[in-house]
Amino acid sequence: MKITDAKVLITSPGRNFVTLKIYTDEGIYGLGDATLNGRELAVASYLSEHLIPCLIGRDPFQHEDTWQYFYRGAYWRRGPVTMAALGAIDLALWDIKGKALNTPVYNLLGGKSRTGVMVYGHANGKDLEETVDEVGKYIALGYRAVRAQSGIPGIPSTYGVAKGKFHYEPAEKGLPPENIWSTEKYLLHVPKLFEALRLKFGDDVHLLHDSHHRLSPIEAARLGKSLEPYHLFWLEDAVTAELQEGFRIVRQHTTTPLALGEVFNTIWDAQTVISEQLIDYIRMAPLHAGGLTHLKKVASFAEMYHVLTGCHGATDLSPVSMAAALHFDISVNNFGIQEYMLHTKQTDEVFPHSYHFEAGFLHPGDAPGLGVDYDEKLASTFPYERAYLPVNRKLDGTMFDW
Ligand code: KDG
Ligand code: MG
Repeated sequence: MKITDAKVLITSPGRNFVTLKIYTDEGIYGLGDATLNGRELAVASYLSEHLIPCLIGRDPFQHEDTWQYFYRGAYWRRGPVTMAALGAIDLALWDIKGKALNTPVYNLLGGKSRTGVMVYGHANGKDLEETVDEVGKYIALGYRAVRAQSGIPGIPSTYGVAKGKFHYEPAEKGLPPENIWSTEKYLLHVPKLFEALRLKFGDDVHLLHDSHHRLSPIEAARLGKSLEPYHLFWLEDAVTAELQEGFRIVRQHTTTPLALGEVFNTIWDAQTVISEQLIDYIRMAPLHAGGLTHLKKVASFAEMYHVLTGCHGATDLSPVSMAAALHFDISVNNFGIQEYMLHTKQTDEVFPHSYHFEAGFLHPGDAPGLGVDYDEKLASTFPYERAYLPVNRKLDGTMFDW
């Protein structure tokens, strides 16, 4: 089999998505997600201008070699744009192989290690009371695990707290909105939220929280410690991890489980935090980690250090990414949990898919390949619109981490 062509498709059914479609001489095509939130056209151009010309004529079955060709073969490696482009190619090649062999991708990854993939939903509220109500709605829908984010008294806007509810979308059209942040107010508020949640819902439901890289190591240590009575499933992105060693401080002070890595691109970004057992869950997702080919290796490395997987699954990862994550989740032994933010109805229509939700678990379905298609005619009715994630400033105007 030979790759004959590839094209980059861009659509915005509620938010922007970039999709790579690779064609073969046997009429089979594969799909890869290439969406990088707020930087979509950079990946599209990297693919069209630099990678697609090198793909034509290659055998789609040799995807390990193709991965190494674009990674080891390149002088300029790594980074979110490069690895998202490589991830899109890799996902499309796994999709082609699954379709050609008439089997779901999870069978190529080792088969099923479990009956379903436990997911967590996103409960957001403008204040503590509203967040408690939102968590209740997810529990009523059958979710076993819920991430809870709440507005903070005294801060007018908080990233991670939705205006809409089930279809929360953090990127906004136009130029980046500016949010205001106060670590002091945040650290006082979050333990009260989780105390209220445990009082209302008891101990069985898994509760998660995301700090969005906004704390220093010692602040994260304090938060982790103050949340210990509420036994979180995880505290996510407590600290930015350019300095992986910073997690040593957090780890010395708290037993709250730590998750990290949705912005990581390669195993090198997580080498210290995994090998020193400074985290419990690695959040890299197939697309941003350069595809299933690389993520499999990250999972095997993590397995040696008792670190479980917890793939990023926000709305800026398209249904192609979600499907790839589910094939991975159901097959690896050291799976932990999968993030699941609902896409809009229009997105689901542009990307018809075989995965489905049942009683707190997602199932990848048994369609060959990744089990996702792309309705090009419908997609063309939703043109690209520039959109950005917000930026974040402290109360005194200082630029800060979002
Ligand atoms: O593109 C950024 C979003 O995917 C991110 O903000 C969502 O933090 C996030 C999460 O945990 O889903
Ligand atoms: Mg996050």
